[in-house]
Amino acid sequence: WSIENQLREAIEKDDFILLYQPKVCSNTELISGVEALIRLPIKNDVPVYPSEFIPIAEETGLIIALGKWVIEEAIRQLKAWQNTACGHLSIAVNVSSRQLYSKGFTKFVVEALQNAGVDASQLEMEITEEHLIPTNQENTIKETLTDLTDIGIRLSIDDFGTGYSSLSQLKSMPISILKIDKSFIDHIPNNKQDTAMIKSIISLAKNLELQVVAEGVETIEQLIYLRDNDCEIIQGYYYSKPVTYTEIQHLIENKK
Ligand code: G
Ligand code: G
Ligand code: NA
Ligand code: MN
Repeated sequence: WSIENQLREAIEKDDFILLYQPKVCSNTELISGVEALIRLPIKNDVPVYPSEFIPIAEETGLIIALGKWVIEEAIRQLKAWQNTACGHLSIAVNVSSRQLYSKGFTKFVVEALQNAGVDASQLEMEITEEHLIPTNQENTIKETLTDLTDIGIRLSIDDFGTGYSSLSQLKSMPISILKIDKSFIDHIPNNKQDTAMIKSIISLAKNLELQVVAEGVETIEQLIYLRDNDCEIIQGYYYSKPVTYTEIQHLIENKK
């Protein structure tokens, strides 16, 4: 029973789950949005994690169907949250380059938003730096990214600092959010090299007028350091691990 078969079955049976991890404003400590992270239901007590099945989905092309499910589910959730205490939240979904150069991707997204009556500005897409590296498909990806931005979707560059994208590329991509990879966060505030990197990345982001998000924040010391250095948005276990939509609702309601 391969992971590939398990994925096919989950796609057929609509059997995935989205968990949501809060993104918290460092100054107000209010939740401004969430990142959607996919899960496969546990079978025979053996969990299969996305770090394992996403690469298989990418290799087999199943990422296209899986990715459509994720986008539709996130839009369904945005719709369900309209006119509730969660109505202001944005949802960020992860997308892989394979989805971006699949034919009709933007059209699919536009129609899904229109059918649900959800504003494009509430949907974000996270693309890892690795997936933005130039390939022969680069032009198609850039065109798609521009189309997505034109309809009002905000794009973020994920795991920033771990890939090999150049600064000129960063400048040429229609990105509005930069997510600092967890590996830079882990050893602050004590590690001098990492704090130097963090400060430089934050200042780069400000100068390019990008919003900056810190990922994998686990301690109050990290939080204070990031807040004092003008990092606007915090994501990590310090506030919450990825949780169900009901738990997000409780978190929002209890803040009031
Ligand atoms: O929760 P964590 O174990 O969720 O996620 C592991 C990895 O899987 C991360 O790199 C994350 O970006 C990726 N991932 C999680 N959900 C999705 C998804 O819906 N689509 C894609 N392409 N990647 C995802
Ligand atoms: O690649 P991407 O950045 O999309 O994936 C984020 C991954 O990091 C997910 O697997 C998510 O569950 C995990 N994650 C989020 N916050 C923390 C954290 O504070 N600590 C650790 N160890 N992992 C985290
Ligand atoms: Na992400
Ligand atoms: Mn990341």
